[in-house]
Amino acid sequence: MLMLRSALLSTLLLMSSALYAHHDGTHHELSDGEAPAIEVTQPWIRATPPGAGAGGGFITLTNHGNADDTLIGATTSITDRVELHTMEMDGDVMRMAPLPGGIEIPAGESVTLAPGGLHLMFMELSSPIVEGQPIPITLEFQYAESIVAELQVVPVGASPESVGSHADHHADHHKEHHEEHGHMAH
Ligand SMILES: [Cu+2]
Repeated sequence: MLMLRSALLSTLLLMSSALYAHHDGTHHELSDGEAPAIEVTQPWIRATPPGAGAGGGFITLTNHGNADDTLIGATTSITDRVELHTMEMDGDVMRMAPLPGGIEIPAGESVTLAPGGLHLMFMELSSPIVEGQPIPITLEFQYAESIVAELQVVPVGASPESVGSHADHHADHHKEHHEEHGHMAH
């Protein structure tokens, strides 16, 4: 744990210097008529098991504008430490990797943060993330105004899709049961 923390710390330091370099190197003013327009959809996060110090948040960002933008960070009331991460293969081991340059959202495209790939990393959690208690976040972009969103909390290990299909399954099952019951009554 101690090793993990110091690795994360040095990663963070590397990240902030790289972030500044990125901004100094590529920041430019948008021309007249050029503007990103970011829409946030399906923000979610999994509940964390007791003792977990971190959790990954997921979201879809769509840029309806005519200029590329970059998600450069996020803030929340539950921790001071939110990072932008991706997953990459290190040999045959999947590891998280910070994204010093942020996450680019090209004009006219959608970028989905999802398990196994891009994610918001909430670190140093002082209390668990609990189902039914949405997490407020503010997303910060290179150009667009910050966007406030709420991550819906799904059960440990679930995803919105599996929660949805579980609900559908329940509905079907209920219907079948109902029909069987009806047959039996006849
Ligand atoms: Cu991560």
